[in-house]
Amino acid sequence: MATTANRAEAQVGPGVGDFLNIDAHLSEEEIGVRERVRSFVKERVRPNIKEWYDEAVFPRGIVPEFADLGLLGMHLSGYGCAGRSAVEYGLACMELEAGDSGLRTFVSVQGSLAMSAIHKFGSEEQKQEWLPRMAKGEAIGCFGLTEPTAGSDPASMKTFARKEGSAWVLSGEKRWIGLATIADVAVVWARTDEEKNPVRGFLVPTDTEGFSARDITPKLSMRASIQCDVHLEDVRLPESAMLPEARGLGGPFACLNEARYGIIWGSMGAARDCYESALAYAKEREQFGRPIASFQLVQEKLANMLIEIGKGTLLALHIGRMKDAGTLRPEHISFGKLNNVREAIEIAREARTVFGGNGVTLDYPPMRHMSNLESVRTYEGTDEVHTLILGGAITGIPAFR
Ligand code: TGC
Repeated sequence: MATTANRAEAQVGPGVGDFLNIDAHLSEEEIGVRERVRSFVKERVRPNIKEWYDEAVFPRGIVPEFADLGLLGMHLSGYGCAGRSAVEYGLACMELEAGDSGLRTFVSVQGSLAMSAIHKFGSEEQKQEWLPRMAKGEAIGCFGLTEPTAGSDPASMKTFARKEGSAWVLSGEKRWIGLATIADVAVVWARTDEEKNPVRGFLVPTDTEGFSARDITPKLSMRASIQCDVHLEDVRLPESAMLPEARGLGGPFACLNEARYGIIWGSMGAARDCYESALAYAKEREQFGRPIASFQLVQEKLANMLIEIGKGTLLALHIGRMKDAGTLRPEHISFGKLNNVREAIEIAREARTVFGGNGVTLDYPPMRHMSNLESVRTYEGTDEVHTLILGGAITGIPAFR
């Protein structure tokens, strides 16, 4: 662990940087990963995000750059993946989401959801076929769990896979599926007539007849990102398309754990960007003949933001260390996602007020982050779902059924 005083001096400026010296708990290697992603976001995302968001485009050309940085399937081992730790992956998510939630979402859908599903549950042939290309960004994946009438309750999914001879035939609808219109392969979760654990996963090449997807537009959130409706109409697949090791809802939920984990870090990146931009603005903006940063009510807002970002970042690091140690349970992930996204939204709202009217434009980041975070608080389990996962863990009594 690096604990050098000179590093702390370099980070801590007047009001920005690593206020609590959290870097003292990170290794040189972890800081190196973070700095590489932070520089990338500074050079490639910050100058362009206003335009991407305004025009509602996902900058597809950025995918090979994500791959060069080792961000695709970053926490997975073998098959061309970077094999980084949970903390390193978390730090990368934090920096990406300081740029925009939509870009962190790309890395999350590709790596935490689609690649994780194949890595955890695929056959050796499936892994060899897809993972190396997905790590290089040459193939894009999506993850089809949610349906128009099955959101918080995936157990009520209607998509069905029927067996016809040795083939599987899939029919159904999926909704809010990130990247589906640009994906090469969809991990589709479907009900089968198996008595025990009827939900199974399938790898569907998106050029298979009967598979179609369309972007959900217009959106007021996650505009630099793609979410889609997917229609599956008698999609015929070979027997080998099934993920052999996933049986029941535990399969998709295990992938959701990975994506939810990334959000714990990412949301604090968005919050930090709101705080830093509000602080910079408050020091420059003058009213009543002096910078608004000199007013006590503005200082209170900034101090409260700083406190919640410090607490949320320490929580993310603690949860990351637990994940790397193999002691993390799903309810810990719910604790982190619920708290950090909830606080990040509050910080974005409060930061917007520091900008006054200027805060409602795309010239400044808080309102963009705020809109994005409304999606982040909803996908991968709503606040209500995570509250009740915690409630179940505390009381031993499940609230859902
Ligand atoms: P329950 O009976 O509790 O569990 C069913 C089976 O799953 C296992 N399990 C888990 N396994 C691993 N990790 C977890 N976190 C798990 N949670 C449950 C459980 O042990 C059981 O296994 P088995 O072998 O005994 O059958 O299931 P439930 O249906 O009662 O759970 C209730 C609830 C609400 C917690 C669950 O349904 C839930 O988490 N709902 C939220 C779903 C969600 O997050 N949806 C978002 C999907 S992703 C998306 O929206 C797209 S975003 C990405 C993109 O942009 O594409």
